[in-house]
Amino acid sequence: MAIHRDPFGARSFLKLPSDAVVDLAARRAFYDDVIAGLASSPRTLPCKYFYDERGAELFQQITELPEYYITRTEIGILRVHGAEMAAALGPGIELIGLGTGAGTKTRILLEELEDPRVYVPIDISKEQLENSSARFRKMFPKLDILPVCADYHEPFELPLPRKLSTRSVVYFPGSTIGNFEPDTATAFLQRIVDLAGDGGGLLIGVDLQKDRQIIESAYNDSAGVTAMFNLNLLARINRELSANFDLTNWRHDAVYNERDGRIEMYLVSARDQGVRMQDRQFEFARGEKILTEHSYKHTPEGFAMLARKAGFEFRKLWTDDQRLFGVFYFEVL
Ligand code: AVJ
Repeated sequence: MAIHRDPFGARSFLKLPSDAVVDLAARRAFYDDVIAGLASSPRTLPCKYFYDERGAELFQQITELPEYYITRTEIGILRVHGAEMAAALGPGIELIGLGTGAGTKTRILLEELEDPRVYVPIDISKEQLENSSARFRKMFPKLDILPVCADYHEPFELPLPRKLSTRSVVYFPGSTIGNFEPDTATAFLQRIVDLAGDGGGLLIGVDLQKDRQIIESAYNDSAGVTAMFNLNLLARINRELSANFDLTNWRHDAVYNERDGRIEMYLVSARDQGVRMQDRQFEFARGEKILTEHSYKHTPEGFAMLARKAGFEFRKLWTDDQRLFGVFYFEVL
């Protein structure tokens, strides 16, 4: 076990396994975001930090929970309507995958597509990107696969493909768009318009508004996996930023805000307590909440309108029998 200097001052030291690679710029950004979130009122922490190694593992478990309908419903829609989707997207396309992770859904889509030419997976996890690209090269030997390791919230360049394609289609599955506030969602979709270019398209998975009990049980599962997922954010802050959150003093809560159509996920302080992070100290009152995630649920009309504001024309919507989840196809106006 090697001891590394804590990058943020001489006060504290961080123990890391000797093979751990620490991205100092990324850690500084994490630190700054945590300080800003805890100093604001109401207090918040950004949901993008859920996904360290343990968090990604817990999220994988969430997708398999009986209450969490999202992942299995989206996969079901792809299985039933994949051929129709492929017909809408057309032959010979370049597919650009945003945050496609292990690629389970993308694989189903690629198998349906007629003569896809280029696949550009964009993911923040280098490891997942390398693993899935290697597997996809074996499964689709004719496809020009050009992985890009990037945080798609930030600007990035597309690689130059070696093959001509008829059009570019961005694929954004998983209802991750739900983490964006409506105005930032529009701004983000505007960037996707630029990415897809003239004649381009967007195939996107979106969770739909429905009875609150279905939604709330998906985010308050009986096995407590979502609670562990939420609390892992504090464990990560302890680990990576030398804080001392006592995880037994925090509880998970998720409530559906019907007016705004969103799940609000919180960490609730179970008592009055102080938390130290390096040279900073934060006081929390009993019952005080930290907002950790907004997960928006849209209506079909509302989402089509939001995409239109960004420059996308609605083409098609595929759903399941219960209309729990929607896969939308748009084209650049
Ligand atoms: C990955 C954003 C789609 O909002 O359902 C799952 C994350 N949070 N359980 C979602 C999440 C709590 C998930 N998304």
